[in-house]
Amino acid sequence: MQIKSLICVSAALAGAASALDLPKFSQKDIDSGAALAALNKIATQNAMKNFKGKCKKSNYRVRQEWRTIPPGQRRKYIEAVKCFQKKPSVFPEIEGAVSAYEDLQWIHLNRTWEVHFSGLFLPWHRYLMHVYERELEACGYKGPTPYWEWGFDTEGDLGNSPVFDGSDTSIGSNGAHVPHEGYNITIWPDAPPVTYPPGNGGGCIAKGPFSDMDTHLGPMQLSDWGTSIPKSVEDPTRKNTRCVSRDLNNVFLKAHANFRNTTNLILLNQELDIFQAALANDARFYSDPRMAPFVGDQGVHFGGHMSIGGDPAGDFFLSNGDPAFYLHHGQVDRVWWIWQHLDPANRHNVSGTHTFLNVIPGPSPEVDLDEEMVVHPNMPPVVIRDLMNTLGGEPLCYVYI
Ligand SMILES: [Cu+2]
Repeated sequence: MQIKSLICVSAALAGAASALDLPKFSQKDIDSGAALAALNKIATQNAMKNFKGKCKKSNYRVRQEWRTIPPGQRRKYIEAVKCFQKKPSVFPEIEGAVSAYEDLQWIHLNRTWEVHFSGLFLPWHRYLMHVYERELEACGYKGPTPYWEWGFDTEGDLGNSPVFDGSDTSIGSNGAHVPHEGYNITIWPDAPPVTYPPGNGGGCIAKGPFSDMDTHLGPMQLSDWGTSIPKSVEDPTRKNTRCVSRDLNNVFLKAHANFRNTTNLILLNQELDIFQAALANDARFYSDPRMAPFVGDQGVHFGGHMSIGGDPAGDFFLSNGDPAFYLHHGQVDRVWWIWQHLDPANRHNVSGTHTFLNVIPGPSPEVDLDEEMVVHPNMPPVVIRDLMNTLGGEPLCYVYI
């Protein structure tokens, strides 16, 4: 893999920053989350100028932070996820995709090299969230789609967060404590390994919703304690029944997904290529001067994923087998959405190609806003442009609050 030769590609693109008319935030406001909340409000105001088609003031949906959703609605959300997990798979040939819920995991596994570190990353995961939302709706859930604001949980123990406290209104607890070492993860070939401190769980989800949940696909690339070689099975599509484990990691979350990181990601990046690179820690951009504030950081995307940890949440290919994935990726989508809607005229766009770092399995053409994307065989193909305005009606109709 000739990844190193790609590193300088975008340095020449630097310097085209446009000045947005945003309030000046103090460092205190940035660190407390007040600035991010204010940016969300501005984004909402801008987005609401753009109702189209079937999406109207009378029927749009809101996506809301987990802990601000009333407990009764959170319980209904959990019930709907469990209902979805009981529906039959539409891929009978994939033995490990035991349910319709796990079909989404198979789809993610199957397309990992196309939809990460590529121009498809943000729109594809946005549509995946939409598919998940429609499935929960079919299971009777009508409340807000939740996201997990990482910044609320960077102080104290993640296991006490309303997201992971193991109550019946959480997404389930940490894994049972299994003493273990950290990992050295090599995210892509030729990249230096990332040292990742041990979390404080490691075993099966100990209590609350999903403590009885099994997973079947993989593992495909599961970080292995005390090693730098990920765990995998020969054929990840076979049925390999095991509990869902978690390894909540306060240290990693605080270091990589705090309010300052998230807010700077939105405020300091004017172009989509560098916004995406900083979000996901894209090594091709390390020598780009625009990347300077973010080099050495793992990015909020990886920060959130690896703070959940365990199997399958810590598996790059299969992470969406843990229901917490959809809270985390709701927040990833929200961060992109806020960034987009601070300047919708210039930021309803895509950047990048159709392959992982444009290297695996090989170089590919740039993603075009007018190309069609198929995510799920039961859902209509979508033109990527139609995923830019989330109040565009075909197919999206939501804002983040
Ligand atoms: Cu993914």
